[in-house]
Amino acid sequence: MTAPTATASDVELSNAIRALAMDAVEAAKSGHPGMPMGMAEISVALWNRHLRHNPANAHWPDRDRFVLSNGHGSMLQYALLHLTGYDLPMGELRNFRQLHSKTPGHPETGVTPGVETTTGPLGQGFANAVGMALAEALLATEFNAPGHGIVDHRTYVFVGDGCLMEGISHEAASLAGTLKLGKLVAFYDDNGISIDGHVQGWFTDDTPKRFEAYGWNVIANVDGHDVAAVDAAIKAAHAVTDRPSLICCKTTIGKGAPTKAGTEAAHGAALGEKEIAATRAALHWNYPPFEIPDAIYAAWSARECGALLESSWDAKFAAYRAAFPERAAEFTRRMAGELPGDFARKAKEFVAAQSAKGETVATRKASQQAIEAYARLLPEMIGGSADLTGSVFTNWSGSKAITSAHQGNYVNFGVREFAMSAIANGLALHGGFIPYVGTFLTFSDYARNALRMASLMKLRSIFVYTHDSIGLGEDGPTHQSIEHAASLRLIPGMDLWRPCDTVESAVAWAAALERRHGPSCLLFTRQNCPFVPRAQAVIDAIDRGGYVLADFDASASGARAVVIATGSEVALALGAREALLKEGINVRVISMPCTSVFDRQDAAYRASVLPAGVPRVAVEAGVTSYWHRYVGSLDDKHGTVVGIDTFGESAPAPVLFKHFGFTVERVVAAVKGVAG
Ligand SMILES: Cc1ncc(C[n+]2csc(CCOP(=O)(O)OP(=O)(O)O)c2C)c(N)n1
Ligand SMILES: [Mg+2]
Repeated sequence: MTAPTATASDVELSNAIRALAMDAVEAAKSGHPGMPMGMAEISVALWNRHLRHNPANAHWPDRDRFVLSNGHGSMLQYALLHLTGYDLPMGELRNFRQLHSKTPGHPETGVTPGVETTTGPLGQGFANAVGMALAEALLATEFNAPGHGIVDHRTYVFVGDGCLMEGISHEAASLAGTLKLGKLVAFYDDNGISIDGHVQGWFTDDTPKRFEAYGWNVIANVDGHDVAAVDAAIKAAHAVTDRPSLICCKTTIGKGAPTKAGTEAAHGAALGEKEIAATRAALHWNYPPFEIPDAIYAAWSARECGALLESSWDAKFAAYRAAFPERAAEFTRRMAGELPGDFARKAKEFVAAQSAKGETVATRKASQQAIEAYARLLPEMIGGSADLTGSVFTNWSGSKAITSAHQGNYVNFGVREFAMSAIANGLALHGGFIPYVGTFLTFSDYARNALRMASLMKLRSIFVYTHDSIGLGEDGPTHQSIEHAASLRLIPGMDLWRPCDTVESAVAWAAALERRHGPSCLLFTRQNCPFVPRAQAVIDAIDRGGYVLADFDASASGARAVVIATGSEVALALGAREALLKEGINVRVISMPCTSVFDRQDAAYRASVLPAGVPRVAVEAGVTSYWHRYVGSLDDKHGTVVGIDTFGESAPAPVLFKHFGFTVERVVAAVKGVAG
């Protein structure tokens, strides 16, 4: 990027950030002024001298990615976006942290133009950045051609002490080192302060040595208030292309505030009128709040330079398109997140083929068959597991492990569930990929906040969880998920599928892949689940989330009841239906592989599946509480749940199902209890 032509000094550029941060926090009477004031010069070095972006188009594919992992310092990012010329007017900064502003408390992607990922849960933005850098490296290998470097950008991430204390930073940094993500540059805001005070009492790692041990290029002891020093460090980072870089910047939190700088008092509260006045005087910043002189705006503006950068990329891409029209079209499709036009039709054909085959297998196997079918059609599918590939079956015949050569489509994440999930989110955020990552359902807890973030950001991240109940048997209660399905369903916007056989598994996978704006959890069994034959109309109803799998017997009279089941318990429900028919009770079995999708159906459809006034029993090998929303309150005499409200036990699976009462007899008794 060319050097700015306007005449404002680096000091003025830095102080503009400081002023905006302290004034916006003061106006909101809430927020975090210390970090933006401490990272102001680092930001000048990066954003005014190196970052390749175009404020007029926050979505230009080859822009550099910037992540503020220490998201509490959101005013830093808002100040930078405003000053460089994004569509973030001063009114939004005045409205910091207010309802429906574009300046929420922590940066949120989709709310503020130029914010690449939602940050705030410390450490996770760093892992997102690793995912973005991985996406760039893989796309570069796949699409670039000699003389046509159409994918060639960097990922920059700011981290604080908190990010580096978090365990996820270890997981993500370790993998980034192994994968040699040379275009990832992290800046450590080494200010020695976190909320409880000086960090000597709780954070004494030798961070440079730690990152060297991961195989990073570490640039230590940089004066974070010296723009030229940070600029030189960035150049040194760029010079090392086979390792990610960490630039360790010594800074003073709240720099410029006469009494609060260097203390935790600057971290997360408004400085107060008196301190702000004293800061203005100390900085010689003689402008009123929310006023920036034109010369400083001019020096900060990235609009002209950004337009040039993008238009020169456009020219590059036009040449690429002329030379490789198909690859260019594929790149455009992938970055737009669109599936190939014939995907839906081919997915339906696969579902029909699975139905015709009628195999009884474990649904984890059915999942693998679906991956095999769909990944052939979707080169954007990038898989991986947390060291359980042979158990969760997330691989397929075309899987090729990604190494430091940045080729392939399968990440061996190692035992790192949280980073795996946050890296998946980074891949989805970057664009060009649909990530799917797997482990045992019970370990979703290790990754949980990344699932919440995927939902908050409406990302197409697919989380594959096998060994989805006590059905895994001998590994015992530590490995048996009891509350997980229910609790993951509680994440707003998460679609959780728990299919019962090969056909439902194929439909669930297609639904997750076709879901453009939201994540999915796909739950599968370790043990075999019998294939259920269905008419075409029934197959067509699976993607409504809940449907009538076996209806009332029209020729039978007598009491009626509805049994709702998911996954491995559908077979039990079908068995109970047969037994009950013989005893004069007429049962409809509803398979409910995805409750949230069912809930989104219109009321008429839902009522047609779940008729009012008919007693209901829900059956799922997990906690009972979730199902009361479908069968009525605990005291409802006409509804009950067959579930499990304790942890599991270690024993062979068939013994456990019997022990915990997942038998046809128990379901029969439960139905009689409500339908009598
Ligand atoms: C996962 C997570 N835990 C806790 C918090 C609450 N929190 C926000 S900032 C912070 C301290 C961070 O210290 P540091 O990164 O050094 O920030 P600084 O005070 O230097 O700006 C904490 C504990 C959080 N945002 N995310
Ligand atoms: Mg700190």
